[in-house]
Amino acid sequence: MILNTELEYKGNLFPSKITNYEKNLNVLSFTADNGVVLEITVRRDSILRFRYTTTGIFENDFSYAITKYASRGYNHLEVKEEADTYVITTSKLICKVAKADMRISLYDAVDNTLICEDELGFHWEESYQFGGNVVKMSKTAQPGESYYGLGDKPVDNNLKGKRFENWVTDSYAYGRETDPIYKAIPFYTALHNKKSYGIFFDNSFRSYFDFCHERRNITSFWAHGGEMNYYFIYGPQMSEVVANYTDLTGKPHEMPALWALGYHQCKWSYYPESKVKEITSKFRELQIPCDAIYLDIDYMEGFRCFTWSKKHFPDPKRMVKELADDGFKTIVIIDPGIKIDMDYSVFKEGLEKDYFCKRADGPYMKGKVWPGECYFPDFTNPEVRDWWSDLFKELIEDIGVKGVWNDMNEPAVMDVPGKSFPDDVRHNYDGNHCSHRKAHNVYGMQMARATYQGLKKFSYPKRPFVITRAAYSGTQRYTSSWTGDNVATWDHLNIANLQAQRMSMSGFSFIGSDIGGFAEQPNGELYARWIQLGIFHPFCRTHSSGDHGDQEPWAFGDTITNVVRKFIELRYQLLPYLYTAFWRNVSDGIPILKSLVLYDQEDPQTHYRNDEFIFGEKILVCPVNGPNQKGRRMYFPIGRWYNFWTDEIVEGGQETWVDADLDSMPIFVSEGAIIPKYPVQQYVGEKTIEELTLDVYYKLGKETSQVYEDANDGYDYIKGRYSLRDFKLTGKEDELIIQQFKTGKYITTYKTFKISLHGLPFDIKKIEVDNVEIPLQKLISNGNNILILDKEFTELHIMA
Ligand code: MIG
Repeated sequence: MILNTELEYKGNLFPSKITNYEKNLNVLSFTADNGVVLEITVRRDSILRFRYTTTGIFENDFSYAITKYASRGYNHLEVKEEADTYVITTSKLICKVAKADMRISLYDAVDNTLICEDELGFHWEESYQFGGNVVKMSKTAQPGESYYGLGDKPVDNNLKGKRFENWVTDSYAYGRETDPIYKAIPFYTALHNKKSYGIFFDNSFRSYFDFCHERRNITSFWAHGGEMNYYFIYGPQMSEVVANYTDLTGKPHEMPALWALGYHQCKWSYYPESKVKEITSKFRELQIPCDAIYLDIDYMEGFRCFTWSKKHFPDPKRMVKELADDGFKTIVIIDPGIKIDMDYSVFKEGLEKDYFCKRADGPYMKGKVWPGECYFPDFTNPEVRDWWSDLFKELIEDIGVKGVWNDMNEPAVMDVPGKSFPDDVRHNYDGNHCSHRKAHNVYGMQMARATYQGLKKFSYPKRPFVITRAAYSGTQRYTSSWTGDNVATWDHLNIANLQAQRMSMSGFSFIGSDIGGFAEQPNGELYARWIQLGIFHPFCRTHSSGDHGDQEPWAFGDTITNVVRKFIELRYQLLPYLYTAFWRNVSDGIPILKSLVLYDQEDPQTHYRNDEFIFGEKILVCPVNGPNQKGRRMYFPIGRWYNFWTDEIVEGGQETWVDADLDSMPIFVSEGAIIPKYPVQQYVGEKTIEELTLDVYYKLGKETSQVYEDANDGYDYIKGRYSLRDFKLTGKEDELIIQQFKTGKYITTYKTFKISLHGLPFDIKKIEVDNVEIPLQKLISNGNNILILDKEFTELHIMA
């Protein structure tokens, strides 16, 4: 590893004094005496892009991460030349560029406080081995600064004091602090003095981030090639930073189908067909909800992608249909390695069309994976992606498979030292031909993208479902993801919790872990506790490696089965709530899980919390993460919280004990919330929803809640056929008022709400719906007051 400042044979080089400045609309260029050019692009008032070249010539401006749909435009831009600096001012930021050495400092435009400043700033080292530069940036850490994000790093939320590498790596049985693992998301958010900003270093080469590890007050990042090219994203709210980063690198291109938010069951591997059926029937027999069943590599003929084992799956179309009739969507794995076999059509076609990756000197990139020796499509070639997408026609259109699982796309290669391609492999990189050093981190992303293209085409008019293991920034546009080969230990439950929160903070919300652990076997208690956490992850799937024993909800005896059922049922009840959170993510880039620091950065108590998180907008969750626990201590963010099970109120801003036997866990609802619920279904669509439950949690004061619904699949919602209910709750000492504003053209199947009132501080004497008094007999009481109301109401008054 090349260390940032400890260089052995070559010194750092620096920009010299600025001799020329030019402004071209929102692009400002500064040229130094020694040929370095800094180009600052004002993308938005709060987003500046910094790009440096040491040769005077920039590379072709191309990025897989940045989406063409990103918002652009600013309200204000002014550049002033002062004695020692150029001063760029937008409505949100002031950026100063030092004339002497190009160093940057950034200030909040509203109150002039210092947000971020260069230490050495941009510097570089020439790479004689590869050509080009090792490009580097160092910044002064501000007092009390904390750091978050960076994708799937299996460490505590706050990254301060640590160094990380970004190099997508197959990491079987990784553990806490293993680095790097499967994903490269070179984006972090920083927080100091209650203000937050983010830095996205859009460079796909091997890169490093150092958060006050090498030197206590310095944060730095660098990469083994390419340009120093980063985006500075100002908040000051961390939630705005994350939303803006997500806007820049892309929100998911569509809503997931609602079934994809159900529970998924997976195993390496369920085969033959009779085994698959045995598993799915058991779910229905035991009445444990489940929407998806996975086929791992053994469904194929000799691990050849796009084939089926005749022996184990003689008639896949019939099987997939029978599973579908029982409410199960079939999802199959597809790996990148294509078996070298002249009798295999995919291989032959790839060869004829020249679609496989090659070594620098011409031979194919040959690597061993599950099928034996393989060649690998160059997914960075758009023509290859088109070809690949068409290969899904039969699987999706004809056989009826509903989702595809991309694995091994780091790309993983067996029995070689780097566990991947050698550096010299050539890639198209969408016309920007390069070596694997530059393409490695995006290879899996481009495979998932090509898969997504295929699924989108052939699933139409239904929505596609893809899941990937490897990812680079922006991959969230195409696919969901899981955290790879974890282990069945208690600490891995914590790691799963951290990774899901961190991915969410890194713009990638549709994430989950292998519930129960992939390697080794959990005991029933660990499995149950992990399910409890897993139902609060956007992607919810049990998966495990076959040689470590059974890992189905019923594999650990009746007590555990009952706990698991109870929590999976809870997930199904909360589907409209989770779907609404997805809609916020898809439309505005709002992360689905919120670490406490993201939820309330003003409260310093949140800066180092790891276990507690907010699910959606209103629900606070904290997993029980050790054996034999009857509860745990947890921190409550400022506010008032209802215990989900007992309606007892906890005052926030403190750490306190919460009871949680094995059949329970700490779940709390923020006061004033309105939580929508569906009835339990064995799979999405099993029942026509006849009534929407609204759990209303009284608050003295005002609160807003939303419920988003649509046809649960398809694209009509884009044409306005969705139903969005905006609820405004106003609680007074003697009255509770709920107002509803409805938008969208979708007509929900139910006609009524079942309103369940929690924590009402008075006895109800009078109820008015849209100014008409309704008889009190309509009120059902079973501890809480329950009211059945027409869904069209606009104003409800409940009075003492
Ligand atoms: O070399 O397809 O992470 O989920 O079950 C192992 C077999 C390959 C690794 C994946 C895992 C999957 C397994 N795969």
